[in-house]
Amino acid sequence: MVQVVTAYIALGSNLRDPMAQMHRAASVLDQLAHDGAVRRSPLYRSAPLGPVEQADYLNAVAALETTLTAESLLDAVQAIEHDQGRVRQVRWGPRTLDLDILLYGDRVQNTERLILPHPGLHERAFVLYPLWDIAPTLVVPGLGPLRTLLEQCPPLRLERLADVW
Ligand code: A4P
Ligand code: MG
Repeated sequence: MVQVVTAYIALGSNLRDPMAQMHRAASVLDQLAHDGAVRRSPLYRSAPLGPVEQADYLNAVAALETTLTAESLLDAVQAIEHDQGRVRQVRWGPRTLDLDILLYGDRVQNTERLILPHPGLHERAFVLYPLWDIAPTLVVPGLGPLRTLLEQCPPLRLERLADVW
């Protein structure tokens, strides 16, 4: 029997019309979803994290049901990044589109290619708050209830822009 897993993907963009990048990415993710549609969190604007000076980001989280393996899902999201003109340059640097797999069911793994849950999840308000919007009762494997993680990560320089986008 085919196994259906719920995966959560973080979307981020701060280059070349970020709003258009986010829309396009979300509709391509719809095609990946087992039931034809992802659940989108509200859309947020966030100040850039990290040492590189760059524009604010748009961020959101999408939840999807998938029959892909975690590695195939990573292949798929990297293909979407590539199609939307992502060129890997500076670490932490500006990007047309960043798609990180936050969670793949309750899978915990740490391989060269894929770390689950995503290692930055618990310290990034621009990930935790949109995740909370669509999955408030989530327990993050190895880290505990999302609610607790959220309480330890104030929403500094995070602005909710739109509930529906
Ligand atoms: N990889 C391992 N685990 C995962 C996973 N769970 N999901 C590997 C996705 N990829 C994973 O990622 C590098 C490698 O991580 C991949 O080849 C994959 O095999 P990348 O996307 O090629 O490189 P990157 O995005 O430059 O590095 P990284 O560490 O993902 O950057 P971050 O941490 O995503 O930082 N500020 C705001 N406000 N909002 C943002 O969205 N994003 C970044 C990017 C910086 N500052 C930001 C934001
Ligand atoms: Mg990334």
